[in-house]
Amino acid sequence: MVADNRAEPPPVAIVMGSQSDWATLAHAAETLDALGVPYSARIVSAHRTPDRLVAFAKGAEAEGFRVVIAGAGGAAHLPGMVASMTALPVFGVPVQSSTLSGLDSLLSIVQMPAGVPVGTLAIGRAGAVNAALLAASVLALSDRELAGRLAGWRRAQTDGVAETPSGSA
Ligand code: RP5
Repeated sequence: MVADNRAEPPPVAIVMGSQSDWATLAHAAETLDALGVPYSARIVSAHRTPDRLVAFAKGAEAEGFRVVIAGAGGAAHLPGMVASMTALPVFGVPVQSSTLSGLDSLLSIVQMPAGVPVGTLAIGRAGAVNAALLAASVLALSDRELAGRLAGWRRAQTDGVAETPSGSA
């Protein structure tokens, strides 16, 4: 997994508020890698690089992105601010914070006012993986080959679940 597995133009943008978020958002990137979905991953901070945020969000559609995955922690304004400036679907991933375990991130992302939607996922790795799967589902609506790969991914997951537990309890 790399920060940018780019085909021109990649359909998915993964943006995060800090380098420290990459450990979480890398799970979204890995999942997109597994599904053969190109993406571009970038650090875009709502608080530290607000001009970069505005330029990214206002230009995302023209850049060719079709879905945005936005992850941030703490006072996590990034997903909501991106959603305020683009009509693209935005999936928000709350990053687990050290002080409040990500509850702060979750509440910051999920409580959007009516009219500016952010599809909010679970805190941490599960949210990052599921954001990637949702992004792939959106793209699969108009990409039959991707729909097939997504179905295969789901089948492999099902096949990987044993009927009985192993090892001692
Ligand atoms: C947020 O603050 C970032 O999304 C990150 O989760 C959190 C901490 O950032 P760093 O201090 O690690 O850069 O803006």
